[in-house]
Amino acid sequence: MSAAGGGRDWGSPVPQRAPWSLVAATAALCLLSATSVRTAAAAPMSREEKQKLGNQVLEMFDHAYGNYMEHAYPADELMPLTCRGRVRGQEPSRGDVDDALGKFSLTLIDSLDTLVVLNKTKEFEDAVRKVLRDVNLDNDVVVSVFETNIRVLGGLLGGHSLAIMLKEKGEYMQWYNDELLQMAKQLGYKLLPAFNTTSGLPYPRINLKFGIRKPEARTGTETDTCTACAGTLILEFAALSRFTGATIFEEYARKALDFLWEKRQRSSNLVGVTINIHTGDWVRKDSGVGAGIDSYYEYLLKAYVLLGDDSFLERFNTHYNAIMRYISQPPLLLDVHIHKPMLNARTWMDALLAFFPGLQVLKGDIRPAIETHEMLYQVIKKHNFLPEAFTTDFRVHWAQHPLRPEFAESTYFLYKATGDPYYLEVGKTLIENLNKYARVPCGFAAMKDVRTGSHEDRMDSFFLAEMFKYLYLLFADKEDIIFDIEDYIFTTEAHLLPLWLSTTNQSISKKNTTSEYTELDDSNFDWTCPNTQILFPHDPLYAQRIREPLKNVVDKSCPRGIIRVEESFRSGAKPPLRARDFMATNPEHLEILKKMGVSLIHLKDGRVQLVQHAIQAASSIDAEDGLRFMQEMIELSSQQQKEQQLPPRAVQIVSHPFFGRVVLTAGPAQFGPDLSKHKETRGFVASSKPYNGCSELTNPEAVMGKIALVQRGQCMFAEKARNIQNAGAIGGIVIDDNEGSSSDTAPLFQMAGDGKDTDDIRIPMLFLFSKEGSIILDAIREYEEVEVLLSDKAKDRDPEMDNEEQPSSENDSQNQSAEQIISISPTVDLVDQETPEESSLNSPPESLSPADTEDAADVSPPEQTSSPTANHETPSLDGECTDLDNQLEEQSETEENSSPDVSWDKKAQPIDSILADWNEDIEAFEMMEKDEL
Ligand code: DMJ
Repeated sequence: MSAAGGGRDWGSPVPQRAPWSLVAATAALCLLSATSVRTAAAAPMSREEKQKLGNQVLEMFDHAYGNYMEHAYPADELMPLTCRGRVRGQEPSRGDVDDALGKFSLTLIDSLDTLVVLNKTKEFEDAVRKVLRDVNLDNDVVVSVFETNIRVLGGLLGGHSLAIMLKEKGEYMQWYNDELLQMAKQLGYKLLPAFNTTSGLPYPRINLKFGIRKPEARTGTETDTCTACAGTLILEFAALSRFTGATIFEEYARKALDFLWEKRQRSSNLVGVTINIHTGDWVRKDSGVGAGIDSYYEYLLKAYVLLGDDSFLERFNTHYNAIMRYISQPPLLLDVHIHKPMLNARTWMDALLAFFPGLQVLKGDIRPAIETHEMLYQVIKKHNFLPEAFTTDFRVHWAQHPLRPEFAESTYFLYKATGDPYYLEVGKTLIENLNKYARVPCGFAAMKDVRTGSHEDRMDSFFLAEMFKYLYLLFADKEDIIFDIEDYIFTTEAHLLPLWLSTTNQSISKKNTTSEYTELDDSNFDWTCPNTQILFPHDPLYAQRIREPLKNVVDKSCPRGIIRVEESFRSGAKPPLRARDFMATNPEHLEILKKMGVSLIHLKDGRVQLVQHAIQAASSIDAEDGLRFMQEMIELSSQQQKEQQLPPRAVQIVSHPFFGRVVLTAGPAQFGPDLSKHKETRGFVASSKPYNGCSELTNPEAVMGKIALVQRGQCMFAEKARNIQNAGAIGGIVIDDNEGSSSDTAPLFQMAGDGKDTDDIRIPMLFLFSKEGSIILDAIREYEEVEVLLSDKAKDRDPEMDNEEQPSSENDSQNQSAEQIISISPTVDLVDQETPEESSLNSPPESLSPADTEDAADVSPPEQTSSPTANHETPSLDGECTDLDNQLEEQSETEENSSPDVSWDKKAQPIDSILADWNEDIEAFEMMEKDEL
């Protein structure tokens, strides 16, 4: 019996049906072998190597958990840079993200079942005792219902599930008497008032002590919630009902799911991202498989696995077909509009969708799982981690990475499904990157910016609940785990619930539910029982063959064309041309353009201009496709422009006691050597005199051969650069004079030249906001000799120092380093929650305030050529692949006036209505851009 293991035989609770997915997969396999792709299997990994990696995971877990317990517990989370606990109310608010913190020792509860999976039974026993002794669930704190459910209720239930398993084995937990379950029940009752809405969808937040609506509750006025927030309760709530016999929990969770199902958009069968909990109207009508929706789909399929209720599978399959039809654009998964699902709602993807290949494995749809996973892996190889959001052409859109586990989760499931050692190598890379870039003396720190390697002072509880579980299981053999993982299902937070619950207290679940499915028509079902033991050993190259064409999908986007051709061959219908795929040299694309009423004009200067005349389109559907294509082009172009403008840089403190662990996000200069071209500069820092660097330096002996610090203001950046260069400096750092400014809260910008030739400037210059700059100034005060590295990206820590501080839970020197770091930066705010706009550096730079204008036009938006009316110009696409020398480098219009300004025949009725819809879409696009993930 299994489910957790990635879809081997599910066994008794799940009806055994024809394994359709097996048939489908076999057909795909035949098709593939006909194409005779030459490929080689990944080399198998030896048992020793797997054990070594498993041990490494254990050591990493000890480092994270040990530091949490030592320096943070009983606080909810560890702040790994400042090595202390995060207590809500005592730290600056980070907004919604803090709603996970309920002063209930979140990380400890979230880690409970991880301890058992990692074979740390003794530690588990201690941890359970601590939870029972210390945790209070009655705090006057407003928490997220969703987070409290998946992390705390799920954590308690996962702990209880494994506690009773251990007790039954007879060695550990003999004293245990369902105490965790009692706590879970107490918490369950605390969450129930949230469901007091006419729809049955829960309020997003609840006060643990006072519930909802009462004045002292400080919540209950919200009108909206996310689909995942309302649709990710059934596993925990049903488990709680079935463990305790109290039916109410399962009933409430079912009612919320029933309501969401009722509200699905009937023509597309998709759901939006946010919904009004009173009226049931969709508030955000975009739809994807990532942020805001993800675990709603996950729970439909897993509820079927855990509860054996067919209606959940039918719902899941209905949604899944819609996802595969509209959102899945292999290897991409792109948000669309629920009412117009052929219209993409975004040109970027978020990191949360990385769980989806794992879910596809559970469904038995291996091929797209392999494709998407491979694409994600290549993004990771490029940036070391999956950025929170990245564009369809794989550039960073939101650079943060809070150590999310979704990709590791999918890697584990894919390995279980395929047995392909390639996925072990992927896991090995994840381990290496975590140790290399996220490990700090006091735990693991989230990445603030994957491009520079800078850190954030946070280690979320899901890192312990999920990441280590999946990584450990990836390398573990059956005998490495003290129980059979196949007997459990993973919740979305990777908590383990036993599959035997499906046959316990079963009758209670069906009463009072509104499910419309009483009689089942099997022919509507896509019954999936993927038996990996039968499928894949026959063809060890199966996964490899699917990955092969995607090998360079991130670096060069050429192979995507191959995939699309194959896709259309399989489905029999040609998908519409997407802007990102367009090649001006491809005759087939030109033909499609013509049909859509889009003409290509070659300008004298070699550029190409696209113009759409809807009346020239072959049909109104083609005209609509053309509109979408033009909009995609515009977005693609504007995104590329934004990203090209602002590559951030890194200032890394490499001397004792920092050893490269402090990485500050810096703005580049438009003059001097390009740090991205391996021109990094390393040197000790020295302050200039005068500090503003606006005249000849009076202390050349102090800055000679060093990196000079100068303050922003009073003259041009280039002038400062020349003055310190003349004094013999090898580089310069300009520190903002606006006290309190920080890259956490202000967009970075480039330092512009002075409008003259700046070729004479040969030293690199970087800009730091005041808070980041003060870290260096404080370090000088404390240590005098401070050496930094100016580069495009943080480099490895000093190898010399690595010997001293190799990971070891007993290594005191690590903790000492951490304390030393704290002592010099007590005021640095490393915890602010970033909005995508703030953190991604992709937004157009802001204008300088009047006081700053003398520092020059360092932030002026790029020139935008005015264009003839009714024209949309294309961006420059991937020149390497497409040979598009003649394509436009720039977009001709700003986003506001670029939208519907095409040469429409406005008298034609269908076009008028398309235009009205179009305006609606533009508003939706603008709204989405403002939304956080
Ligand atoms: C976890 O808390 C859960 O996996 C949730 O479903 C969404 N993602 C976070 C971790 O990224």
